[in-house]
Amino acid sequence: MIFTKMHGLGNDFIVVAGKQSLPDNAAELALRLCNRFFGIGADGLVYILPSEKADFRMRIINSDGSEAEQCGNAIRCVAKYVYDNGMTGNEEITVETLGAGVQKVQLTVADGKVQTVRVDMGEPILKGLQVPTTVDAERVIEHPIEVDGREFKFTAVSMGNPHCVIYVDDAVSFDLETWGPKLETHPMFPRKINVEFVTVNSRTQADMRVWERGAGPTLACGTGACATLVASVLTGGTDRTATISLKGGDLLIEWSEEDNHVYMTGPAAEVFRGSL
Ligand code: ZDP
Repeated sequence: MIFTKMHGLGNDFIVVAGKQSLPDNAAELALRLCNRFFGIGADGLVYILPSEKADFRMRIINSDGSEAEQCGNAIRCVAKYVYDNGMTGNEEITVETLGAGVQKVQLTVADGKVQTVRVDMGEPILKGLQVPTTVDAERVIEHPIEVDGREFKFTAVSMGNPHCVIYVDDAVSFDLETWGPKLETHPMFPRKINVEFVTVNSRTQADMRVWERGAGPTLACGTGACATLVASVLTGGTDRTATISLKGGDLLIEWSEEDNHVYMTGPAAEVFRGSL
């Protein structure tokens, strides 16, 4: 098996291309290879596959073996991989995902290599039952949730995968490890959830820390940054374009008024290649 280790702002992936379909043991492989002590180490295992609807198809398995519908940082890595390896010569490509349909991706190339990637992440899903949450409402904004006697308020957004955004006084020092897993598996979230803790610092910038469903505390989450921007527009905290600062770096997120789509711009990097 030939693989490439890549990351988007420190959210790291084992990328595998050249297969026709997802192997039957993909979940077991993800568990084993993503392990940072006994394996290669990564937040997820990503397959670049042929697509009938788009230029490429992406499947992503979290480090716990569960499959994610969508992944903002991985899609930028996929774009870099296919261009840098000559699988496409186009600077605009389409990628099919499990939960968010076909996504349009724009590449910025310098010295023959992709530097930054802008992804049309599609329209956010805000209906409570569709995110999914157990709340039957058009929008779930600042909704109370109790965990272990502590009350939080969350705003629910799906970007193809489910997110809940929680505003806290200081996202950077927030105790993710305690509250993240309890919220991820709370009964209000039937498919579990990615949890973003956010502090808005200005109309155009917010700090975010993420506890990812199936992967735990990661350095960055692209779909989580998109969900954060959407939630921050809905709650009146930011403008429709803002920088979301993650542990691993910044993503620029725009929620277009014209087409209701969310656009994410950020880097992707290759670390090394290997075989096993
Ligand atoms: O939805 C999920 O189960 C996430 N853990 C998938 C990964 C999301 C990702 N971090 C992103 O950048 O959107 C890759």
